[in-house]
Amino acid sequence: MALQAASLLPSAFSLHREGKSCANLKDNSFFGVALSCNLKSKFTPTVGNKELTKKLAVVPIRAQTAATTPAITPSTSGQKKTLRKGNVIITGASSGLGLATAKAIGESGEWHVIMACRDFLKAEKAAKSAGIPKENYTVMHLDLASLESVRQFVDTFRRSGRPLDALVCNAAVYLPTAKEPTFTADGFELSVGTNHLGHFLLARLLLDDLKQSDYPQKRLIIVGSITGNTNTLAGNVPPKANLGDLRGLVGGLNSLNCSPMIDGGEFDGAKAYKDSKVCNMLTMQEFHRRFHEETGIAFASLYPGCIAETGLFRNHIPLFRALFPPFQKYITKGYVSEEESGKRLAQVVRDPSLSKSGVYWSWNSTSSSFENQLSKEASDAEKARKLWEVSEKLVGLA
Ligand code: LMG
Ligand code: NDP
Ligand code: PMR
Repeated sequence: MALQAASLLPSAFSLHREGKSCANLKDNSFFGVALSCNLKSKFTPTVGNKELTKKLAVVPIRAQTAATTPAITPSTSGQKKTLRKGNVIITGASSGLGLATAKAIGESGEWHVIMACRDFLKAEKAAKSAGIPKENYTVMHLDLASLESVRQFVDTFRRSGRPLDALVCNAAVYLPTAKEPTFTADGFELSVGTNHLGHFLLARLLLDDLKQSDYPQKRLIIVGSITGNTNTLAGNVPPKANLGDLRGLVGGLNSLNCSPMIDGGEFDGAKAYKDSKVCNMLTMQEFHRRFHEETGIAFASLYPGCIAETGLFRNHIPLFRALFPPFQKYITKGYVSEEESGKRLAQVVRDPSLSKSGVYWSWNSTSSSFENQLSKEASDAEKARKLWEVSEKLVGLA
């Protein structure tokens, strides 16, 4: 930590080497940077959970009738058009930002939320205690740390007959204190395997479903973060994100004949998380370049603010969990409540004013949204293309 401290200061004060300096000054955090936090339980990889996955995949799904209903139908008056309920899948909706977003969207009655979660019962309980009306949500099992589970989720969703109008790739794990890497069912380092590769396969498969939707605004959102952007102070807190030339990813991140880190370096859980967020932001832009014009789907990413009390920090040391929220509230001013962050992500899902594609959204201190600037690496089109191609191979799409 002492070494990291020594390296933070010089980098923290050379924030504007990359990207445009002023964009982030609008952010609601100290010098445009946001911190994060975690609390709660311990994550256990889900290897060997296939039986459970199978059982849960056949859990009855609420009958759904929207599939054949056109998106806009004339109302009884014959004048005003009414929009059918939208359908949104949110991954990791059992806690934190995902749950708060499900609540913000599910309460309205205008959307049906498919909560795609690895812990079915936890998600059901969370939805109930958040007070989401039961006709406005369905829990479906999805374990992003298993490609088979991702494929099974897509099949089960399709069998439900629901159209898909928006997909939110929100789930994530953060393993800042891990000394050794852990792995997904397919042998990828767990943070990048879950946060990036699982979502990459999910989004690629569900793109077809989004294309088929007749909803007027179709969106695919991948949650990013300030800590993956080295054009901000938060992104300069060591260890910094850096994908290098992707040599570890090319090798499969499995620690066998290659490194578990994307750049080929030594394992570092905090860096793996930040790297995964860079992948999330690059993936969103590559989707935009490849598919926006052809499909009209809006692809977006965002930094929702520092939600310092979510489960993301469950694996951090207790001292960090205790100090992080006040540090963010009173020193950086980057703190946002789960409720506020959920409203922000809900805007990106359904607000007509946030329909632009290829954008990384952030919010300023008065909670107004703006198009933020990504770091040099997180906006590198060549790296995005390479990441896409390597990821396709790893998840079995190429
Ligand atoms: C690594 O530590 C972990 O090793 C890794 O596991 C993972 O968590 C990773 O990025 C995530 O971080 C990085 C290290 C970088 O973080 C820390 O050491 C955190 C504790 C820092 C303690 C600083 C003492 C000052 C405290 C006052 C505020 C109270 C609360 C803080 C609580 C939570 C932390 C966010 O950090 C460093 O290397 C920093 C070392 C110390 C320099 C501190 C100042 C930074 C200067 C920048 C401008 C000032 C900003 C305001 C800060 C407060 C000033 C009083
Ligand atoms: P939480 O830990 O509260 O939520 C993460 C969710 O992901 C949980 O529902 C968790 O499920 C789920 N999840 C984890 N692993 C898997 C898996 N293998 N399969 C399916 N679901 C999984 O954290 P946050 O709400 O803070 O994080 C949500 C998003 O926000 C993340 O993308 C994070 O990077 C981003 N973010 C968070 C910030 C913050 O300050 N907190 C700041 C910037 C971005 P379970 O409930 O079962 O554990
Ligand atoms: Mg960070 C100055 C503003 C700022 C903001 C907005 C964040 C957001 N952080 C800021 C500053 C600092 N942080 C400073 C000055 C320090 C050194 C004391 C610092 C430290 C720090 C740590 C140790 N911050 C952290 C950690 C974590 O473990 C979190 C992390 O990096 O997870 C990957 C984190 C975060 N800070 C944020 C945000 C949003 C995080 C959460 C991670 C994320 O989702 O990106």
